[in-house]
Amino acid sequence: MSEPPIYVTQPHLPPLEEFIPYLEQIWENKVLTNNGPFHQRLERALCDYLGVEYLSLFTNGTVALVTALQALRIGGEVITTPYSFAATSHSLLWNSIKPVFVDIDPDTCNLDARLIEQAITPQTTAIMPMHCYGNPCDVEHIQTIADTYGLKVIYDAAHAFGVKYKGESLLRHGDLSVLSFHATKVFNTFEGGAIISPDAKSKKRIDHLKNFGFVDQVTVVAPGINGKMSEVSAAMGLLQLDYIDSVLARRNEIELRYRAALADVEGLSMLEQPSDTKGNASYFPIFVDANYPLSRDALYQKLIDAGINGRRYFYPLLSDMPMYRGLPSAKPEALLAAHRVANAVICLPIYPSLNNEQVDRITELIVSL
Ligand code: T4K
Repeated sequence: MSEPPIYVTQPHLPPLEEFIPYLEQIWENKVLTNNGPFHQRLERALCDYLGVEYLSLFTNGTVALVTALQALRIGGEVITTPYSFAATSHSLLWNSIKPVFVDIDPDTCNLDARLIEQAITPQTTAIMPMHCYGNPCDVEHIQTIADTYGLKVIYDAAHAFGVKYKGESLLRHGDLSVLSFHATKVFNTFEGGAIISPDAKSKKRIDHLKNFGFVDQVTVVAPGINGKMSEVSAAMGLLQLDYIDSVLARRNEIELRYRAALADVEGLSMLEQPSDTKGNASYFPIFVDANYPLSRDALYQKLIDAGINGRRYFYPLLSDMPMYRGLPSAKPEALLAAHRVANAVICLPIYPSLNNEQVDRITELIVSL
C-alpha cells in the first residue's frame, strides 16, 4: 500500500471533544465576536505565555500588518525584505506605501541590516523586516539605524511565535510586531493574528482601528477596518495554548533529527542555530547548491514524486512579482543574495504529528542520491 502524502506542514488539532465545551459556551451566551469573553481571555493568556504586555488579536496576520502600518501613520517609502510571503509587501501597497527592497543576509535569510542605511531617502518613514523562519533579525543594529534616522520599525513576526532572543521575547523589539495564527503556523486559531504593542496607548489605537475606528456607539476616530477575531478562533487559541509546549518540543526534536541526518551531505546546507536564541522550529529550510547531484527543482520534484510535499518558501522573490518588479529597488543585481537563496531553498515538512519514520524516509531519499 502506498504511503499517505506528507505536507510541508499540518495544523496541530487538539482532541475534538476538548473543543466541544468551548462551543457549548459560545452557543449558550450567544456572543460570537466583537471582543467577547474568549477573545479577552486569549489576549491575556497570550501576553502571559509570550512575555509581552500588550497584544491585540486579529482576524489574520495580513490585516494585522495593514493595520500596524495605519496605527503608526506610515507613508512614503518603507525598507523591507524581498524574501518573504506576499503579505509582507502587499501590506505596504494596501497603504499606498512604496516598498524599497534591500538584500538579505544569506546566513540568516533576514534583511541585511548592513545595507539598510544606503537605501534611506528623505521619503523613508519605516523599516519592515521579517524574522524569517523564526530566526531573529539583527534587532539591535536595526534599532540603532531607526533611532539615528527617526524611523519606525514594524516586524513581520508571522513565523516567530514563542521565539526567545537573549532570554526574552523577540516580539518586544521594534515599535510593533505582527504575528500570524494561520492554520500552517506553529500556533493556530484556524485563521488569526495579533499585533504586539509596547504601551496601552498604542494598543488602544490598534483596537479602535480593528473595529472600524469605533470608540463607542457614536464616536468614530479613524477610518478603521474589520480586523476582529471571532469567538470560535479565540476559543481554539485558548485550547491550543494547553498544547503549545509539547508542540514546540516535538518540532525541535524533528529539527534535530533532520540536522543530524543531513549534516554531511555534499551540496546541501542548513541555517545555523544562533546560540542566543530559543527557536520555534517553525520551518526547516535546506539549501541545494551546484555540488549536489540534482538541481533544487529536480530534488523538489523527486520529493513530490515520493509523496513528500516540501515547499520553496520563498520563491519567487517578492521583487520578481509583477506588482513590484518595476520598482528601482527590485533590480536583481541589487538583490543577489536573495536570488541565490530563493533559487536554492526547499522547506522540508515539519509539524508535530510527523513521526520519526517519516522524517527518516525524507532524509534517506535526500541522502541516497
Ligand atoms: N507574513 C509572513 C512572513 C507569512 O509567512 C504570512 C503567511 C503572513 C505574513 C500572513 O499571515 P496570514 O494572513 O496568513 O495570517 C501559507 C499560508 O497560507 C500563509 O499563512 C503563510 N504565511 C505561508 C508561508 O504559507 P500557502 O499558500 O503556501 O499555504 P497552503 O494552503 O498551500 O498550505 C501549505 C500546506 O499546509 C498544504 O499543502 C497542506 C497544509 N495545510 C494547509 C491548510 C491551509 C493543512 O494541512 N491544513 C490547512 O488548513 O500559504
